[in-house]
Amino acid sequence: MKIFRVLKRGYCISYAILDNNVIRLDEDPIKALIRYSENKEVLGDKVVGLNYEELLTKFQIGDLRITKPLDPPEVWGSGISYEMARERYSEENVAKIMGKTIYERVYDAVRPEIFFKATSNRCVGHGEAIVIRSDSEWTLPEPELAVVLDSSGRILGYTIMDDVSARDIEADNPLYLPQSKIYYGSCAFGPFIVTSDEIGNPYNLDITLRIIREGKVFYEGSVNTSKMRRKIEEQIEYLIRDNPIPDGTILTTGTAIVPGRDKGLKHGDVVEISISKIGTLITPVIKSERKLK
Ligand code: DO4
Ligand code: MG
Repeated sequence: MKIFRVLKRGYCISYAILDNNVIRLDEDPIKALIRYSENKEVLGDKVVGLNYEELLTKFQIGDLRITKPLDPPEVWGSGISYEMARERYSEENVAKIMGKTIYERVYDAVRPEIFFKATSNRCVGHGEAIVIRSDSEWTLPEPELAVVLDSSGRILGYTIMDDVSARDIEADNPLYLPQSKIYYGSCAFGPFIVTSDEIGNPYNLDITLRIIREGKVFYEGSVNTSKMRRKIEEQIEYLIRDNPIPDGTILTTGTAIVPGRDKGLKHGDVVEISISKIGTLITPVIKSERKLK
């Protein structure tokens, strides 16, 4: 099953694609995912004539606009789960402990890096703008496979997430991590939540990032999730240890594609992230203008 949502005159409508049929869900998508995971019937009526594929390319048709597929009460991130992230993050002039950068240490440590990332009101969906903070000159997209969890840490589905990060702020001092990671428009996900039965093995998915600038590909990079060193189950185990999470929490599993200092996002760029079996998440980029009081 795949879940998506549209906005119609300010109201959210949830849909599921199940056995090639589009169903208008009668309940919150998180509840529908839980029912589906328990092999219970998904409640809703079959819909005809909704061209969701056109919505994926145009974002808006008439008064229908695609949006994020659910409202996660919490979004958490896992860091340095791929060797490439360890290398690229360590290139900055960062703190060392006993001769190793903090990123090299966490890569080898038993305990993973788990950080708070967002709440639903900070997240955007397909076709909606991700944001460069007004005080950042170097912001990067981080294309990641993310999992939607129930309150016991069971995986309800998978999605594409962009863990947009103000890299200069974290590089200045890692204690600034929350400011580099958490702000309005720093988290994009969608266009779908795809259930585990359609994903199969999550460790054999291709992730591709493209930054489009003035209509041309400005940056492109790819990785396969087989390269993930810190497995998803291990990340979840640490996330939920002594830390109650609500149903619908999202955990994003880390990036392996880290464009360099000269590849930071600019206002007007478009970021495209594709993950096999899920689709492509497309988001324009805007630079926030600080409002002086
Ligand atoms: O502190 C570093 C964050 C790392 C991260 O977000 C990632 O590896 O994806
Ligand atoms: Mg990340």
